[in-house]
Amino acid sequence: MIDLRSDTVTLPSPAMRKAMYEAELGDDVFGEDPTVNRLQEMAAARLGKEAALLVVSGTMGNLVSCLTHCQRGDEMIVGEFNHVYLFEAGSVSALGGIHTRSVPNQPDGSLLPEDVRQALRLPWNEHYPRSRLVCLENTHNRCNGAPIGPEKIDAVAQVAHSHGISVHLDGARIFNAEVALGVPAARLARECDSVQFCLSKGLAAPVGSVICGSRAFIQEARRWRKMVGGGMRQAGIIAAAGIVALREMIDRLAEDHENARRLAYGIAECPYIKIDPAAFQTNIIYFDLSERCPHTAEEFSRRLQEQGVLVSRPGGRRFRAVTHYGITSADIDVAIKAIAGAASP
Ligand code: TLP
Repeated sequence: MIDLRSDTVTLPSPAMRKAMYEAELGDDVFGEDPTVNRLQEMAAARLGKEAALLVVSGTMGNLVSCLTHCQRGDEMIVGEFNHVYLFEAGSVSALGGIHTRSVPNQPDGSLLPEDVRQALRLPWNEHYPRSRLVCLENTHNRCNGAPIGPEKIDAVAQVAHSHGISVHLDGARIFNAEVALGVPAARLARECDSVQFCLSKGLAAPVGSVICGSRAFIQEARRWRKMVGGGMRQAGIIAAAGIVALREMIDRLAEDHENARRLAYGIAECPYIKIDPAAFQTNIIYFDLSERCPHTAEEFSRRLQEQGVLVSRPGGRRFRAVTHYGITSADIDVAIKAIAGAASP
């Protein structure tokens, strides 16, 4: 199968499996796993923050970060298409009592500083929840996997900070942004108070995300991680793959971006597919079945699967394809033919 459903399907590299086998371990809840400690130091350095914390998943990374920033009844301003708002089971509300307030995402996933300013509550008025946090996402999954440049992030952070409000960055794919823009992740996250990134997506580690922030923030986040059941004992076995991910898997993301670009331009030739191939800069592309395509979305998915290609379906006649470590340039040639074939009469 050529599995383009997500970069979460990536399997660990041989170097990761070896590192996991050989990892030096200890009890990480006591802070005594040397491999976890090494990963956390590397991650903090890469993101330009004082400290870091390994967590189970991106969802836990966002949840623990938001719980650390906010008290119950506080309000978090978030893009209407952000993952934490749409696809994390309402965790910040259900588990943290955090009130979410959505503002529009621009086509590139960014938030307008003016929209954030407008959403801020008057702190002295008892009718309102307290504005406490702004949550950004980079790259932006639902907005064409768009990488967001530092100016737009800094401008929102400036508004937030000038009102005493913190900024959390969901950087699940921050290294895709780094590679696509040629701007270090540390610069992209510079004005953000916390950032979480995933080891288990394009970086191909089997499990894990890392939260980065100030030493005081990470110390508090450790308590919240414990509370949600994320204290993982001999987690060095996971961290070992994460270290390989940071050392060896970032530069190769350029290959995924090139494959996604080729896929987008390849299927744009098909009259039964609607896509603007110039809209994509990283490893995520979206396309729609055109009105002329005679198949239902279900039929298209089935026909495509019969040809050995899997994509995901966010809804309606819209599909998503994500390139990753498991996908070669030759797979892209096969996928282009299969998608065009499945959409044709
Ligand atoms: N995204 C997944 C899932 O929604 C299925 C995907 O396939 O794209 N932030 C962003 C921006 C994400 O895209 C994701 C996962 C997460 C957070 C959550 O990460 P995990 O899956 O590790 O909890």
